[in-house]
Amino acid sequence: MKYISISFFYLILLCKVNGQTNLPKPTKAQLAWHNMEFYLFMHFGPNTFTDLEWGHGNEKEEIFNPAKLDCEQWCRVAKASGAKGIIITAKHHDGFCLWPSKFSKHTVRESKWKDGNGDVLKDLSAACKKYGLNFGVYISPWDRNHPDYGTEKYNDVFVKMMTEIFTNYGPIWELWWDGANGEGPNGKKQIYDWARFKKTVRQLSPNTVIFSDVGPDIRWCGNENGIAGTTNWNTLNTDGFEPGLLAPTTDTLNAGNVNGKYWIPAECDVSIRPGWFYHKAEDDKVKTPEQLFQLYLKSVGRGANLLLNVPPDGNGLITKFDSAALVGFMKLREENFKNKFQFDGISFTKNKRFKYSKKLFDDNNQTFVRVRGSKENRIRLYYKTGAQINCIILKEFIKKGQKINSVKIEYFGWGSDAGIREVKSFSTMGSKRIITFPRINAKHIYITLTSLKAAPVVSEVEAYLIDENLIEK
Ligand code: FUL
Repeated sequence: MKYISISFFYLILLCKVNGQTNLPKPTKAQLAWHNMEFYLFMHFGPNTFTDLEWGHGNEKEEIFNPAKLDCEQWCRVAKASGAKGIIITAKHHDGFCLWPSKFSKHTVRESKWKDGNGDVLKDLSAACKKYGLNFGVYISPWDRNHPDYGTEKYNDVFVKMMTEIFTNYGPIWELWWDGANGEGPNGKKQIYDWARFKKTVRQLSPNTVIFSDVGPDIRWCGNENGIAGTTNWNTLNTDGFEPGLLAPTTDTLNAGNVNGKYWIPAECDVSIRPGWFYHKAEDDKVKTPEQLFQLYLKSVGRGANLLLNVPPDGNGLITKFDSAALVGFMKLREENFKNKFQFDGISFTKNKRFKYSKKLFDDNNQTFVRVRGSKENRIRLYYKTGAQINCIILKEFIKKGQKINSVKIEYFGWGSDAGIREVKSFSTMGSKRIITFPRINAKHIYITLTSLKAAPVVSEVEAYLIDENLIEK
């Protein structure tokens, strides 16, 4: 008995040392989602024609008439911006369906567009396939038009609508549930059957990732400004919570829970314009490439994904203002992250010779190193002729969980700058962390993992000199 319990003790110890603690881990679909990084949101529907943000639900169907609608143009713009997918508002709060749903009388079928024969979901899903983009769908449970809204029958309607979408337009990579819950045409609010909705999607399409305030797969980052927490855990406690008013506080959604029970990473939604839908008066308020780059640093650069809304106009096209900003944004990323600094050696242990190792610098987040060579949990990089840099990108290997709690970056400079100086300390590394700082000239860079939940695994370390005007503000 004693022998068994000692062996058991050693087994536990071994597990701890190897970091095989019981941390939540991403599913395959979530891991693939982390690699998506940046994609477009498109708010499109009656509001595009009425200049509203929240339609009342009683808009005449005939107003929906995007004469030049071209979903391939949307895809070309998405491609030119480096976005990897598009999520479309198949049904916003006004209840209008961008596909001819059998379960509503407020759809493209009742509109004048293409004499009622048009189908935006069909066009967009085909265009996304053609251009190699992932296709996602936003569907608002809140429906200000449907006569059954506010009654138990409406939950059936919602399930049937999702079934239509998944059956006719799949594969759907991400499904976006808006938690808003206002009154319908009969003045009543709906009690949503979230458990049934989730079950339906899991049955129809197990690989779809579901977004809502609280997941189950992807969570809201807690604001509509596109900004993830400077501390950003991919884990969250959601037991007892629901999307909408019953969600955890926005602060919690922003930062996640350090010891959260479930893997539910944050997505940052934000519009390229002040509104979500197209308004002509906002043509001169489109965010600049530099502003978009700042958002990129504060979302993707904090281990979240960026869902950038680019609303098509009343012709059914993305305007030249938005597309120019997006192309400019792409150019900034390409130019500034083109020249990765070549290091000359790496070591994990003090006074050990610097060696060359590819794994941390191969642009491949499948390869990794276990930072366990020393008690200090430190990665030392060596640059023979110095590295003039102002940006470091770190990627944690998150397949087995998020383990790195806090990080300190230091450098050893040249000449009068010789000596160890701190660059930045911050919490959570996650799938991608972009740290910018005033330019340094480093002989050595030390990346110390100062606090850990389990044995750390890092997949990439990159150093760059970016345009100093782009440093995080
Ligand atoms: C919110 C909605 O009320 C807005 O209209 C927009 O769709 C935004 C993305 O989500 O909950």
